[in-house]
Amino acid sequence: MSQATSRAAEFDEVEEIIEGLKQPEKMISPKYFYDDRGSQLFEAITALPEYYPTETELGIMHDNIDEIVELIGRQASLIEFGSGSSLKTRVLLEHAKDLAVYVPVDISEDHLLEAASDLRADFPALEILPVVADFTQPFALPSPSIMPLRNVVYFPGSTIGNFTEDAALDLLRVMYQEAGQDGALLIGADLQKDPEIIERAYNDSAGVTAEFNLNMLRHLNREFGSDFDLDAFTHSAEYNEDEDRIELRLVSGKFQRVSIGAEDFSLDKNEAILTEYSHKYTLEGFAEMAAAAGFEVRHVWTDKDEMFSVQYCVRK
Ligand code: AVJ
Repeated sequence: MSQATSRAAEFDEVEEIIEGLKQPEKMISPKYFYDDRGSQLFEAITALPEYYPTETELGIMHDNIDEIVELIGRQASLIEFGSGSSLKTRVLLEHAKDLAVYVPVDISEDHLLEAASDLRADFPALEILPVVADFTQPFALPSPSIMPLRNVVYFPGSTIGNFTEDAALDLLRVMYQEAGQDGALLIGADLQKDPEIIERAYNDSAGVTAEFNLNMLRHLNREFGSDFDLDAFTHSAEYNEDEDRIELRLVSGKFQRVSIGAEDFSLDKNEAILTEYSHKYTLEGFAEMAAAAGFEVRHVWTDKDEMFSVQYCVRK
């Protein structure tokens, strides 16, 4: 990005943050978790004994990789939404049969290009065409040198769970569009289970999730010049059984005034800022949502305890 466009993007982001802080319940998008330190903290979360999703999803991928790559087929274009440097992608790239191209899509150019160059070193025969884009909006696909026979959108990690039902539907519709004719979607979705297990996963005993949550405000203070008093906040993660989701908040232990951009906010003592939803699905519920976006679930893989699912969906 040029300096001018990145400054314009920064202005939009400040506007978006201010918008969230004006809501009846103050909220900040979970995308602001992921500065460098936030990405490192998330990596640390994935290795916590309480945080079951990553290990479970990786196990499902390993156990079923032959079937998965068979469904993806030959000469597919694998388009990863919100790509990280994730192990799950590597499992796919190692086993997939002559992919035409791998297209990682991410809003953060630095991380995207770094991850792409690491993958190029390990998969020298694979064409890798990163796209810098906000994947919630339609974006243009690059032209690979080998014509793909099918597009397969990959969205692991149950990141879909960050979105409310309406927003998740919009996103699935973007995926439907990017998948195109004969296209498919390979997606990770966390499943409903004993709420105690879920709450433990987001309230780890080492306090890494609390630090990850709090780091969002540190990120905003540095990047956007806000002045949240970090020491006053505590981490909260509670399962909402009516909405089938874990809800992360930062609770201010004192009254404080915060300025950001040209605006000023006050937080009452014990007032919270909502920082993340992580929705948990039933297989039926997920299939219904996918169907509303035009997808039919073709295959579902789960672990033996049905904690997590990986699903292969095709355009209806
Ligand atoms: C990256 C959105 C899948 O919802 O479990 C982990 C993020 N937040 N611990 C999740 C997260 C707190 C994670 N996702």
